[in-house]
Order: sequence, then structure tokens, then C-alpha cells
Amino acid sequence: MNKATEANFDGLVGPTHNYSGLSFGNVASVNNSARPSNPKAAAKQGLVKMKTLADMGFVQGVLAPHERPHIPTLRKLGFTGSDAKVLEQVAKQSPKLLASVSSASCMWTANAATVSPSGDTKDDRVHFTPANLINKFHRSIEHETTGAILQATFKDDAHFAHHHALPNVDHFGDEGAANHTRFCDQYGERGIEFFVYGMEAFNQSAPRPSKFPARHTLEASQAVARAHGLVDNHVVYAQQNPDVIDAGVFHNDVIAVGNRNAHFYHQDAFLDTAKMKQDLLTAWGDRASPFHLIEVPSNRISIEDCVQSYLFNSQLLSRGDNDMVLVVPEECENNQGVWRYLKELVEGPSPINEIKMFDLKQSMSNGGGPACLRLRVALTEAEHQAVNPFTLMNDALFEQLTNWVDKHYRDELHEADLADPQLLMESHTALDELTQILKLGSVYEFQR
Ligand code: SUG
Repeated sequence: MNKATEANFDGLVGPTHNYSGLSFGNVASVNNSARPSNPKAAAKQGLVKMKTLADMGFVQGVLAPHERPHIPTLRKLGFTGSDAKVLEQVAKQSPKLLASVSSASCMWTANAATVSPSGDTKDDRVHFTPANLINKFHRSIEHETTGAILQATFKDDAHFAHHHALPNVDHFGDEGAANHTRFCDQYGERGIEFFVYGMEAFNQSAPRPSKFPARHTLEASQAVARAHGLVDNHVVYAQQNPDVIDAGVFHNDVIAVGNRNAHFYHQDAFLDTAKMKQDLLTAWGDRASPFHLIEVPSNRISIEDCVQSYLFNSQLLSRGDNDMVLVVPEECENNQGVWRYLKELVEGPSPINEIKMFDLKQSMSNGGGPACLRLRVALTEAEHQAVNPFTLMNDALFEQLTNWVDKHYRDELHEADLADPQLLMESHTALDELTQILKLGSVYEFQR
């Protein structure tokens, strides 16, 4: 077994971060629709989280935002003329379409891709499949650029294998790592990949939510497991409880989080909790450490409080064996019941020993907490060396990116501003400079 660590790659918030109410089924997105946003504060809140975790000794990377408004999509949809003309027409004919191609939603990199570390795959490479995100139009236009950015970050094909997104159709709705967790004793060993789905596409009689969409299918998870060359008895599938999807739990990472030998989840998260536990314990077998199932009962914390506080949308990070820190949003402290529970948790027998809190209000107001903002990639030493070093967080990069945000970002953005051709130019100028800072090459269409 090769020694490995877990790296977290956070999405840098883009210059057009705004609240457009685009995500039906995501309570925060719908409730904050049309509120003015602050892209500068949003990007800085994200950078502070990245820098703090890097300072704590975690490997932290940055994934670049996408070009927005996405003029190539508008041209595909029949808009013509100069970029300014295209913006003028779409603003007049369909402001929601303009908002959709302007969303900075690629910041939530838990939805960028599903990643299988080399310890789990048949060819001993790290595998990436960008998520097609087909359930939401504004997110379905992410996967091509996501793929280009992942390839520019994880370049060496001796170590990294990049797949295409799954077919763009409901049957293969794929939301990436937000519905995927990996359990292991040590990061370098063969882990258990745990895929959580919202519905079965080819089985109409299987349970599914009735009010809000199930974005992710079993068939998508199975396809990713096949493409990544995972070993069957190290893969576990579980269905989300349709009732919690209908209560606003649009991704499993809003109600469960796992790391190494710990699974922290709500009692009502899964359709069949007993089966989920049994399947994980069977796959775990007789590994060196015990497997911790930390189940939060509904009489302690309601689903509504999970959705409001984002307790489970936390990062569970290992500082050593049996020593984990839970990274939560400030909203957890503002919720009395959740805060009381967390205080008991860290004093109790579980491996979770510390809580670290961040102000991520700008992202939270669109339904994106600490876990949404990061893509986990377990890397061996050789793979870590092969990552594009300019994307890894350190003092110099933090300073450079903070200055870059100060120079290019607005501190207030309204939906009507999205039609401003100046905003498009500001965004292109900023991203062009960013590709030089992160040494990504020409990953954007406007650069080709
Ligand atoms: O897909 N919100 C995102 C939030 C994604 C959170 N990610 C995870 N849970 N992993 C979504 O619903 C809102 C955009 C708007 O309404 O302007 C949005 O896309």
C-alpha cells in the first residue's frame, strides 16, 4: 500500500456570483432569489477557508471558476451579433436564461466530479468523471470546462485518468462527489466507495420523491463505478430517503458526511438505514480500526434544522488516526439545538474531537456550505508531486488571489447587472489573468 493523504480542491467563487433562485428543491436558493450578492466577499470567504485549512496542515488546492455569462451557450440557443448584442437580446427576451448562463455555481466543486483514488481502481490511477448535472440547466453547462480545468490541474496520464461526463439525459443524472463518500482505514489502501442516489431511472415502481426532483440516479452511480474500474465488493450503494429530498435535502452531503472510518449521518437520511449500515460493515470487514456509525436521531435534530444549519454539509478532516475535525458553517452556532449537539459530540467517544467554524454566508445563501465548496482527492506522494503546483494553496498564492479578487470583483451585484457588457469584459480579463496565475493554459472558450 502506498501512503496517501487527502487533498481538498475548493472552487474559487467567480465574479458573477449572484442569487437567481435557479435551484428548485434547494430551499436557500429559492428563498434568496433576487437578493443582491457580493461576489468580492464570497470569493474572499472561500479563500479564507482554503488558507486556514492549508495553515492547519491540510493539502488544499484551488479550482478556477468558469467564464460567465456563457456566451457560447447563448449562441447555441440562437442569439447572434456581438457579445453585447447577445446580452441585450437575452436580457430582453429571457432574463432567467441570462441568469442561468451567468451563475457562478461551479464554485460548488463537490459537484464537479466523482473521484476514485488510485488505491481503489484496477489500473492504479486516480479516476475523474465530471458530473453532467443535467437536472438544472444552469449547472448542465459546467462539465466541459470542469473537465478542462481538472485536466489542467491533474495532467500526468501516468497517474490521472479523465473520463467524459455521462450521457446528458435524466436516466444518468449525476451530481458527482456530493453523493459519494469513500471510507478507508488509511487513505492509500483499497477503500469502500459509497454511492448515494435519489432514484432508480429504469425502475418506475421504485420509491422516488414526489415534490422535488431526485437529481442523481442509481444507474449513473453504477456507470461511474464501472468506468473507474472499482472492485464490486468494495462498492456500496444506498438510496436517499425520498421524504428528505422532498424536505429540501437535494444532495446527500446535506444530510451525511464520511471520512476514513467514520460515517456521520442523520437517522432519516437513507431509505433503508439498517441495510446501509450492514452493507458498509460487511464491506469494511476486519480492517485494523473499528468503523464508527454516528447516527443523529431525529428527536435531537430535525430535518428542517439540518437544512437550515447545514450541520452535515461539513468537512470531516483527519488530523491523525482517530482524531478528526469537523468544519462547519457559522449557521451551526446560531442554531441552539445543533450547537448543543456538536458540543456533546466532540466531548463524546467518537473520533470527532474538534469543531472549526467558517463564515460562508455568501455561498450558504445559495445552498452551498463547506462540503459543497470542495472536491476531495486522495493522493499518494507521487500523485501529489504530479499535481499542477500552481493550484496548491500557500501564503504566496493566497496573497496573489486576494489581490486578484480585490482588483477585479464587484462588491454588489443585482440580477439586472448580468446584462452589463462591462461585467462580461471584467470577467474575461480576470479569468485570463487567473489562468496565468494558476498556469492552466487556455481552458476557456474566449481564450481560443
Ligand atoms: O446545485 N445552488 C447549488 C448548490 C450546490 C450545493 N452543492 C452541494 N450540496 N454539494 C445547487 O443547487 C443556486 C444558484 C442560484 O439560485 O442562483 C445553486 O445552483
